[in-house]
Amino acid sequence: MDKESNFSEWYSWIVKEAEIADIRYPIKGMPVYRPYGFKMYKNLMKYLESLLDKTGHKALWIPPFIPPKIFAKETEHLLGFEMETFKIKKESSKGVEREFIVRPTSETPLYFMASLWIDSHRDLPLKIYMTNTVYRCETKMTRPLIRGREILWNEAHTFHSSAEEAEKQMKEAWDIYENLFDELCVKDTYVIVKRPEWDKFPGAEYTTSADAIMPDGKRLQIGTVHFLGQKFSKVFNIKFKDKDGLVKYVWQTCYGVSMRLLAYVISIHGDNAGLVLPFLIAPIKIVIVPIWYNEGEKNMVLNKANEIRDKLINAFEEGSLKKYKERWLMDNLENEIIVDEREDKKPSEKYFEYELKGVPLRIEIGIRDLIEGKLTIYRRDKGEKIKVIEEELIERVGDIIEDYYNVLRNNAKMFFESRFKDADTLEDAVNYVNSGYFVRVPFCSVDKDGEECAIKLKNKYKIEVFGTNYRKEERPKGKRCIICGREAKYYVYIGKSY
Ligand code: PR8
Repeated sequence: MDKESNFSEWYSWIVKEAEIADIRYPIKGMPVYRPYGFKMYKNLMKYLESLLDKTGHKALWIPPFIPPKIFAKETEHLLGFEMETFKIKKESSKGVEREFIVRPTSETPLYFMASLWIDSHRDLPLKIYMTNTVYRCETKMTRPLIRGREILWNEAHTFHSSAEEAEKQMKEAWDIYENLFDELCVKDTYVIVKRPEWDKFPGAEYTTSADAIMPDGKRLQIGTVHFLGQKFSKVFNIKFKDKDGLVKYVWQTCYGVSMRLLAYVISIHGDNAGLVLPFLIAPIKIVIVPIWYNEGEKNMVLNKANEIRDKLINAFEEGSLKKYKERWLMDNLENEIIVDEREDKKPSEKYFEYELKGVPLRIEIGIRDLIEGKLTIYRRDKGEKIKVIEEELIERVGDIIEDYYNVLRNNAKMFFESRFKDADTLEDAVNYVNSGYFVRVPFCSVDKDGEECAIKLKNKYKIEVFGTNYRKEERPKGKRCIICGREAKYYVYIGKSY
């Protein structure tokens, strides 16, 4: 399946064939996530949760239903999500008895509760997270992982005693996400933008987002961090008594990463033969395929395969590979390093399957290798076979792991860097975007003032203004907005979006 020439078809193919999701479940935007795909998601979230735990975030659980009165408290939030919410009604013979909103996100129920928990500066900062599901009646085309009506994600919410502290939290949030992105070999393959005023999260002061480029050139928002300021705390009455004795409203941030990040990792690293997985999320990290041609060989080869597996498990448990067990939070080595003993499949069929499923390392053992004291390691990233001496196996696996990371990281970065262009005219910008680029253009304004230009761009060319560079101020000098021709105050990133 050709990823380059028809990414959309490739994506549908990989989701089905690698047993990630099954779209036959008859509700739009709610596929079933199958064990192989779900395990990748769980590995990703487990790692994220460990980072959140280490930085003082606490996990909690909030019911998925929201009373409409609580949901309606913050007007912008209500207006932003109203059309997307699912509602649940309890009916009886007398009619509708009760109605609830099914959470599209948990700001409102959580902030209602936080107002009961926070009293003093000693209660702050409060950092909370939930790995849960939220529901949004998306009107755009849904696709497994990329855009669902049921969203599997992790949402975090923080409460602070000052604006400065909340701003600092924005940085910590991005550090956490970038640590995760790095382990997924996709760090620096996105631009962190500050969204324009007209496209921020409903109820936020401002929104920042990691915007990545998919192989078809479209933007995918793989994580967002929002500065909420005091907008929610004022309507939910979340106050604390400060050290100076004064009662003040808290400052807040919230941030989220969803299953969409997994879609990105799959799409960016995958190739025409299937998935290419970073070790962290790979449900099977090393598979050993024994090759035999008769019963006599079978026993010898199987014994050797299992001996090699024990050796590997031992190295991950307490040997030189232990650091990876700790880093990837491997808690089930028996299922992560396996010997494929199936007799009803030929080695070549097994190879095909593990290619498709993106298993990072495959070790092949046949009778000749056994006699020579050698093994063959196949690495999925380069599609390369390496002969190694059995005694050197563990050391070589360690080297390959490091190199595997570099290969994935570099390939992803090279792809990203090749997809940028600058343009000073509308014509150039449209041409580049239509050829699959992110384009940086001079633009009049990212306040309300510039919205009309953004609407024109969207209506006529289906091109969106993603925002300005959040990390680095980029201001044009002596340039004109590509739409209205007024003086350009900002450089903005534009492109097509999912
Ligand atoms: C918040 N509140 O809600 P956000 N399918 C898959 N992933 C999605 C979808 C979808 N339909 N919609 C959004 N995402 C804040 C922060 C609590 C947490 C993913 O923020 O609406 C996107 O990657 O920006 C998005 O960046 C992330 O969820 C957070 O959603």
